[in-house]
Amino acid sequence: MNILKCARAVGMTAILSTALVGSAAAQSAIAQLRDTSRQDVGTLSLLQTPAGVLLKLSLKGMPPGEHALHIHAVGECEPPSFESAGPQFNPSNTDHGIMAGPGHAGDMPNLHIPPTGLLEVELVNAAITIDTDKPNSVFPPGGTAVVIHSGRDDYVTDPAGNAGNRIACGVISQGPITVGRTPAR
Ligand SMILES: [Cu+2]
Repeated sequence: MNILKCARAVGMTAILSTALVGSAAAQSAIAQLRDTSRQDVGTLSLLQTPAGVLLKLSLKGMPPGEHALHIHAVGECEPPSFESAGPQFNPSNTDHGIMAGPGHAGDMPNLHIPPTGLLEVELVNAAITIDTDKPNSVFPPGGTAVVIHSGRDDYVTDPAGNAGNRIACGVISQGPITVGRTPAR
């Protein structure tokens, strides 16, 4: 009886430490956004949660108005067109637009940037993960990038929501973040 209890305890410890190691390995990511003239326009922080990836976007110096926010399928941001970021991230091979169906994993709500050009917003994307072992990971071979467009996403038009030019781009990379709970300093 005592031996069995002991074995159970050891098993539980092993499971716990595996979970801790797993969570420490790939729980956060960050993207530094630049505009078409390579100016720093803010950051995107990504934190894995049980409900999806919590994204915190901090923007500055952006043109006011409504702008599409997407994750694109290639981790390259070559200005001024940012076409290097490829099409939208779409691991499930579905049509674009949340009004047309499940949409792309890279589909997200439009941003509303005020006249100051500054915006702080948090949102959850349940269609992506930071876990590198999953097909919908933001870290496939070649990476992914966050892209902001000149216009709004109409949430319907395939493949890109009729959102116009790409005006800001940031490669998503693993790194420390400030989303959610602020880390102790
Ligand atoms: Cu896009």
